[in-house]
Amino acid sequence: MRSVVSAYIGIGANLGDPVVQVLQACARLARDVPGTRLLARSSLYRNPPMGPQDQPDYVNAVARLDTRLAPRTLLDALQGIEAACGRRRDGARWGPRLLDLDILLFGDEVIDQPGLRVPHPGIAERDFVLFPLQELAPQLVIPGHGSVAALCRCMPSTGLVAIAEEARA
Ligand code: ATP
Ligand code: 5RX
Ligand code: CA
Ligand code: CA
Repeated sequence: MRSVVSAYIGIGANLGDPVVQVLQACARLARDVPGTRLLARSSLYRNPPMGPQDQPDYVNAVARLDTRLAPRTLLDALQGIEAACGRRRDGARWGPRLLDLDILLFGDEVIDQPGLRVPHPGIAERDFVLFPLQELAPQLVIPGHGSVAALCRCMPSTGLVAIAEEARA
């Protein structure tokens, strides 16, 4: 059996009730993925879309897992959760979605396969990934990019707004 690896998952939503979708995704990560434990989750951040602009604001967060799954098996499980939360895959690249789950990091592994690239190719350029990740693991080194904290220091100040969860009923 594979040994335990720490993986970081990027979570995003901008359709339906995005906060509910993100929290439901975390509940499913904790409950529905075999050989895996949900160890931590960042704050939730509301922020404007990167890439195509003609879509609603996103809510993003990052989760930390311990998993015994192979990376490909973990990706399959994440896509199963996306589907269970109602995501339909329909042509338009980078369009709005009910739920998006990306493998940001899988231990210190570097994977470059059709359909699976780790570290996630956008990780070092996306404020909505780096700032939540910094909450969980500032010292973490992203293979090829340096520490999360150093990357955050190089990011221009941003449109990320932390969502005050205790303020919601
Ligand atoms: P981006 O990956 O730039 O954030 P996206 O999340 O909108 O864009 P999707 O349409 O959700 O992209 O995914 C397209 C494909 O990306 C998936 O079917 C999957 O095979 C592939 N993929 C490659 N590397 C990863 C990864 N690290 N995590 C999740 N999916 C990945
Ligand atoms: C494409 C991201 C181009 C960045 C993408 C999200 C760039 C997003 C998300 C926010 C996309 C992939 N914007 N845009 N959050 N996903 N805020 O999760 S599409 Cl430059
Ligand atoms: Ca994504
Ligand atoms: Ca994705």
